[in-house]
Amino acid sequence: MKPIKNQDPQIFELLEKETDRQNYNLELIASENFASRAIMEAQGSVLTNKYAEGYPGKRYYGGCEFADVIEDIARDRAKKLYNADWVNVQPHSGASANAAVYLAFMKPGDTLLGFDLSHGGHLTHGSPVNFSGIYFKPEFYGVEKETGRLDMDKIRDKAKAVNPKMISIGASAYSRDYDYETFRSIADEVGAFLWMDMAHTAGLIATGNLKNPLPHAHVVTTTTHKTLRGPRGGLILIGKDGENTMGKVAPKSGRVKNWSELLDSAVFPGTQGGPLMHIVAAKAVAFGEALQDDFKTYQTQVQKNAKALAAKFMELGYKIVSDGTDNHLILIDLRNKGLNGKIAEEALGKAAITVNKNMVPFDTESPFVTSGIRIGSPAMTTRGLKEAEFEQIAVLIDRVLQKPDDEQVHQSVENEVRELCERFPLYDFVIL
Ligand code: DSN
Repeated sequence: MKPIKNQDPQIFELLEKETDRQNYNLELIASENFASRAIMEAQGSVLTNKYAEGYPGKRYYGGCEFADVIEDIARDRAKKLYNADWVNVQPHSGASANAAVYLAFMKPGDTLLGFDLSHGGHLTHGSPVNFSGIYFKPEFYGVEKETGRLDMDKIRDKAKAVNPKMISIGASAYSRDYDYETFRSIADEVGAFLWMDMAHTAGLIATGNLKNPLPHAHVVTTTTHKTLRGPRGGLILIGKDGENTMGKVAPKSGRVKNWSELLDSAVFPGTQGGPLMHIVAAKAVAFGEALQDDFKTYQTQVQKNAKALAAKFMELGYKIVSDGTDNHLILIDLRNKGLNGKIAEEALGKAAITVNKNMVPFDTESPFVTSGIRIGSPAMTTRGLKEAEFEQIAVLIDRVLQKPDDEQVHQSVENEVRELCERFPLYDFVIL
């Protein structure tokens, strides 16, 4: 068998270019990170060849003896990481994990109360262009205009008014921690399921840097590749698999199933076929990494770096939504600088700084333009940058945003970005 370099030089060359881009750009997209060599080795392993529909000990294919052990290890490590009674490690992505939650707990037409997408929420929490907003009836809560934070009294009033079957928590651009106890009391008051999608903050939650939702939410989903720093994929967890008596989930006939059984069926065969066993193996490696002491050190630095970034931007006169951050990201409202997200993202891209344009709460621009940018610390913290370098990053970004059309500024900032990247090397291989 030939290596890819000889088998497919066209794709190999593009992989070389992408490696170079990752090595020499400031990666500040809040949902991205750099996986370890061990995780990538598992992803690139022979397990990509294996069909293993079903679950350990109950497969629809032969030859699953090693796949079974690997999936059991992944499940045990994830349970330990979050103090969970039950997990499913098979969802191909966060959206797939969320689809299984809908299938298990909702019927078409049921009402979901979710975090407004335009205030930082997620596509799969009821957006009208997503299945969650097409098959279910979405209602939304959002942040307050003055504070950029959630007001739990208003969420309670909204829940009472719309009587949802399920309430979702979790967002892609919210920089504050959640009041899970109050969310649960609201859910109990209106008889709704409480679902937390912790995709963005899963790493910070694993190490106790943010509160754990599992004791409060009926079900929790996540991706595995953001702050958790694993392979691209999804995960579903239950804190206590005993709260299974709500009549709403019991099938019309037959015995009442545990939620874990309903969710396992909702993943396979409900919404997926064969699991990606090479990714399940990589998840096991990632959970193993997250259980090490140095993962806590990493997450603490992620938070410190995000705070340093927020403080420096505020010193430079930028408006940070909610005036700071508890987690790994900040959301900058650029309107006081006479800029929009599209212009900022494009100008920063020319200076080798990668961010994404983002809607800010009560935005007046379209999602293609937006009034803000979202900046995250996880990826560059993985490379070893600390507070001083993140303050330097804020200054570099400010230099570009002061003159977004100036090519000389783009060039001089790119040169400094390269120096910074050379001081904190990343990958020394293209293909393992
Ligand atoms: N697209 C991801 C993000 O950037 O936050 C969420 O799925």
